[in-house]
Amino acid sequence: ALLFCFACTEPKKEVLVPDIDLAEEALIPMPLKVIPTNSAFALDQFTAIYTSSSDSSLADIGAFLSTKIQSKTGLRLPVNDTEGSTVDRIIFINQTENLELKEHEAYQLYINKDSLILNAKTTEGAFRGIQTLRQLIPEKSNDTLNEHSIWPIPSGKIIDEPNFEFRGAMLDVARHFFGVDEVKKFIDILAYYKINVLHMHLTDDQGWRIEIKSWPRLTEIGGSTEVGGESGGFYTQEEYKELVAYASKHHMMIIPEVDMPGHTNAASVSYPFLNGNGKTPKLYEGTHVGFSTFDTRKDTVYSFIDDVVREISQMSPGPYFHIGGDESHVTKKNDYKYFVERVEKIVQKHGKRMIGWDEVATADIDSTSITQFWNSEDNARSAVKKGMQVILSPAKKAYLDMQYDPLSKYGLHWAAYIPVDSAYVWTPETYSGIDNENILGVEAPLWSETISNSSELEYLAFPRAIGYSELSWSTEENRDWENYKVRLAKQAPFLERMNVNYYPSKLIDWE
Ligand code: TNX
Repeated sequence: ALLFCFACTEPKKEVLVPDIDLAEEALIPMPLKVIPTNSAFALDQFTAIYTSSSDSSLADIGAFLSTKIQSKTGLRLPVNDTEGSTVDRIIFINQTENLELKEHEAYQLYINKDSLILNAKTTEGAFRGIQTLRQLIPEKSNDTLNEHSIWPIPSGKIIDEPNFEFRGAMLDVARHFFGVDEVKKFIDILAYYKINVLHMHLTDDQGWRIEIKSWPRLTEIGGSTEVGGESGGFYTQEEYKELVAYASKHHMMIIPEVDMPGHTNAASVSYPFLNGNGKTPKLYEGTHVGFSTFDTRKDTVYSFIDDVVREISQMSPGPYFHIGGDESHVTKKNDYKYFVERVEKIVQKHGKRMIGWDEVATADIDSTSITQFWNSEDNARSAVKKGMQVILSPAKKAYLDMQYDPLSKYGLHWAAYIPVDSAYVWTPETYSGIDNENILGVEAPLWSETISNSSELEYLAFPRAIGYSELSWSTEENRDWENYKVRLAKQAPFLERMNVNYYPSKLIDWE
């Protein structure tokens, strides 16, 4: 209930609204429950936004909503303005523990004729609810029913919470570097679909992309190249913090990955004592994998790793640190295990939980560490036996760098061709035979051997990443390809307005 009365002194202006059906809206990801009441809330110039506490995090969400409404409609809605005179309708963002939903990102939207109330358990929940609301605002106003324009939002109730708490995408900034603004644009689009994790693959054979103050040659030398002989690049610590803050503002966590002991050529060129394969390393601009390794038996290598993990962890508010661990084909098996076990302790010492690609499950590691299943079901099963949680990124289904079909311009196809339907039509809950309680969530990795700018990134990521958002947020009963593809077609105006170079798959009747 609203315990206050804004603009009570003003007689309310009558506004005419169309009867529209909330169940017909093209929401992605599909909410848990949608209950239409076939009227509408008239979003217009007499609408104002209020938040239950002016506590800055909730007020920030109100301001975020106001900005997004302005860029879509041109309306400038005040936030928590107590002096405003002509308020006819309110959007009220309310934080309350008392929701009969269990997930901390849960929210409910009550859309009535004169009020639109968002109840959320947490500020994250409020932020997710705001994304639903953004999707309900029509692209075009109705200018005929009233003397002024309204953007009618269908009335009813939405009750919603995520199926998986971890809903991620990964960007490889090592094979090709992507600058701060390119990453921010990616975050903007992902956040609209309730993705809450951006995993950044910060280092690989072809480049080291994050400034480490105690080891400056990593970026001076290791950051100077990329695939194809272009100029490389890296984030200064200030820039990296700016990205972390931008992601946080979108209630998204950045997970940093430093890939080791393989995929380390760029580090070993910068500091040759790290190198473990006996050769003198040279900068590498090709796309082979599996040829590099750290020396796993030198203490100095572990002091180096300690510095790197410490500096990056200090800039990372989230609980995870990703150590890579994939395709260490020139590291002896025992050396590999020894290495992973020792690095796990370093990660824990700096207050983080270790994540690694599925090969790390061959080592004797802790149940609090996490395995990212990309390739080997055996490894995923060993992880579960150790009591670990698993992130699902099966290459055949979830790799954003796989080509859509043999004709698509960018991407690889070693795992599969992944057209838009195949990307969506699988069941994370049962895909690899892992019990639900061991599944942390779903992540779609975008490797960058074949892409080097935003427009190429977007060609591979969209529309498939939108499908992964539904696979991780929505329940199995609420997912259906025939229904999804109609909703996906209706994303075109948003993607075009955001200047996203999505792949216009022929499987979709784009609007
Ligand atoms: C395998 S997936 C890799 C990456 C490549 C990718 C290309 C994984 C853990 N390792 O190094 O970029 O294939 O699809």
